[in-house]
Amino acid sequence: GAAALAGLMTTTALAADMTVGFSQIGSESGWRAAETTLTKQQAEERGIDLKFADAQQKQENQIKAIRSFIAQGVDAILLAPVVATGWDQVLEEAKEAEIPVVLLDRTIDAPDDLYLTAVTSDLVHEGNVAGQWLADKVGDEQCNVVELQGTTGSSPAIDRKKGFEQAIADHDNIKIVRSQTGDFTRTKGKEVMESFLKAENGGKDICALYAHNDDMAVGAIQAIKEAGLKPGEDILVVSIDAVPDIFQAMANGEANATVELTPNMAGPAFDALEKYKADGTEPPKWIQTESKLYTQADDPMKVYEEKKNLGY
Ligand code: GZL
Repeated sequence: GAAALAGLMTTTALAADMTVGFSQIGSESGWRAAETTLTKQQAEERGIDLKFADAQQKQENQIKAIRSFIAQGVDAILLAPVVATGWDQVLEEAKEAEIPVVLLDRTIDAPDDLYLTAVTSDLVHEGNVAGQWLADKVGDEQCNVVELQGTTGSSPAIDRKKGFEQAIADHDNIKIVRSQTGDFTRTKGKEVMESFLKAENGGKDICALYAHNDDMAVGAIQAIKEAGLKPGEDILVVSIDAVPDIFQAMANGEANATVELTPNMAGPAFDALEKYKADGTEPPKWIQTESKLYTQADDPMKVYEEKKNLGY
C-alpha cells in the first residue's frame, strides 16, 4: 500500500543522497586542483551531498574536518592525507562512529582496519619509471642529479624517492648530489632550484632535475632559464603528474618526461562506497590507478589539449 511505497521511496532517496565529507589537503598543485574539481563533478553526477574542507596543507585542519564530519553524522569520509603518520586516533573515532573512510592519492602508516580502501597510484613505480627513463637517456655518461622532493613525510615523497633510487642503483654514473623538499609547489620548487644552481657551479655541474611533481619542475624550469641555462637540454627535466603545463614545457623543449597520475581518484572511491553501502561488499584495501610515461615524442600539444578537457 501507500505506506510501503513511501518506505521504498525513502530508502531509494536515502541511498541516492549519500552524504560524504571530503578532507582535501589544499590546492598546492595543478594536479590537486583537478582532483578537487573532478571529485565535486562526480558527487554532483551521482547525487552525493559532498561536504568539502580545504586544509591548506595542515594535518591539524584535516583532523578537525574529520571530527566535524563525524559530528555531522556523514555516511562516509574521503581523506587525502597530507602526511603518512598521526591518523590513528581520529580514524579510531570514525571507526567507532561506523563511518567508512576512503584514502585518496596518498597512503598512511596505520592498521588497515582504520580505512575501507586506499585509491592511489603505485608511487614507488612512478619513481622507478622516472629513474629508468633517465638511465636510458644518459647511458654511461656521468650524470649528477638534483631532486625536488614532495611534502616531507608524505607517502608520495617517500615512495617516489625510493623508486627513483632503486632505478639508478646499478648505474654508478648517475648520482643524486642534492635533494630537498619543494613541498609540491611551483614557488618552492623555483626557490630550491635557485639554491641548487648556486651550489653547483651555476648549474654547469647539474645534468638532470628529478622533481616529485610537475609543478615543482615548472618552477625549477624558470630558475634554470634565469640562470642562463637551457632546461630540457643543459639540464634534463623529469617529473610526475602529467599536468597540462608540463606538456607546454615539453613542446617548448624545456622539459623531457613526465609520469602520468590520474586526477580521477573519486570515481573508484565513490564506486567502492556505493557498493559497500548497497550490499556491504568490502573493496580491496588498495585500488590502484594506472601510471604512464610521456616524453617529448608523444605530441605534447595534443596531450595538452586532451588534458585541458579533463578537469584541469
Ligand atoms: C600523489 C599526490 C601528489 C601529486 C602532487 O598521489 O598526492 O600531491 O603528485 C600533489 O601534485 O601535491
